[in-house]
Amino acid sequence: MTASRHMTSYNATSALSSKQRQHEQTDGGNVSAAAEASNQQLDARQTNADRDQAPEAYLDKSGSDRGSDHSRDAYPTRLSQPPQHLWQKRREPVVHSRADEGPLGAEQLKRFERDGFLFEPEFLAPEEVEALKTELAALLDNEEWQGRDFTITEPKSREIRSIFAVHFLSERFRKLAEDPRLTSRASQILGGDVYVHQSRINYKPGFEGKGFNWHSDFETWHAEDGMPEMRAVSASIILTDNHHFNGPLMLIPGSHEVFVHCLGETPDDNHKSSLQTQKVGVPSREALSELIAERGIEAPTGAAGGLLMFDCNTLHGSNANMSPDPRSNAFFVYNRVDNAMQAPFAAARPRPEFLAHRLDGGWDELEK
Ligand code: 6CS
Ligand code: FE
Repeated sequence: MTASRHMTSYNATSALSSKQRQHEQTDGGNVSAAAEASNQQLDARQTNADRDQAPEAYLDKSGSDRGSDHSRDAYPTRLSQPPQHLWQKRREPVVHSRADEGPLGAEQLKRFERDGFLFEPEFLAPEEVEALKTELAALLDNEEWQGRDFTITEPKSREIRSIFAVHFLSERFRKLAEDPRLTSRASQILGGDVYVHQSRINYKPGFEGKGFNWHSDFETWHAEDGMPEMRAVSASIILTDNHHFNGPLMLIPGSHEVFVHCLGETPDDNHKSSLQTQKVGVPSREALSELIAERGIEAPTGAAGGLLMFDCNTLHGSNANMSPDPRSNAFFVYNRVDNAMQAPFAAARPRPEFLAHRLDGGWDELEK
């Protein structure tokens, strides 16, 4: 494991062949040579997958993938049979517009495109972070929100794990969701107008906060909410310091380039358990092992106020929080307006609106 000021990295050096290691040593550049070698491996794998997997291969899916409609589906998942291939190549671009349009510079866009995420430390001023923390505490304390379906508790305790739809529950979080510093980044990356598809606060209380299994958000949004294409990006603002011990978000750099097919049909009302512990929509260990061997794991760490933007298909997860301090973040998903939800691709019914907001920006559930 290596740690730099803003990143903890897991490099699967043991997975590299001795030839590659030799190459690194003689080359004198270890990280870049390793990254280059793994890029090549991933590319080769993708090319093979592409050649083997004409889209038609998906059209003839026998079996009873309940609720799924593979004939219109470019990204089949929640399969009833093990997939023929672990993954397929992504179809959409990652970055849709150019650097000169700002606010992100060429270097930042290049990183986002390569890794599937970009961390900007000290994105918010300390006063802004303080105000948001106060608001977070008020939301957690507000009895009106407790026991509501958009408030998710930890699997084995009554501690709050997540609150969804926070940009409807709080004026301050609404302003943050609409903050041009965030929306302009999302529009730049996605190359068009955006709306908020999902908002949430993850609280992850000290000692009690459990982890999140490895997943691609797009996999869930596609299967259960009907998001047609990979044209969404998440903005996560860390509201507490993220360090090694409070379960920071971990990402597999480069994983956004491939769509990993997941095995297992979507049960009815899956979200009632998946938001506590996700079981379906989790890539196989085989796929994860290969991707991690090729690309490693990174965990941006840093002081409250940092911004992590990540592509909707970047594989990520986190460990339990074993420290006394909470690990909280505010999380907004921006979706391009022409990528609004259709019928779910692999679930019998769409999920409630607090998980997948409408393009028109309304939300009726608060009245219920
Ligand atoms: O369900 C969702 O929309 C989000 N939550 C989880 C635990 N996984 C997928 C996605 O990130
Ligand atoms: Fe996620």
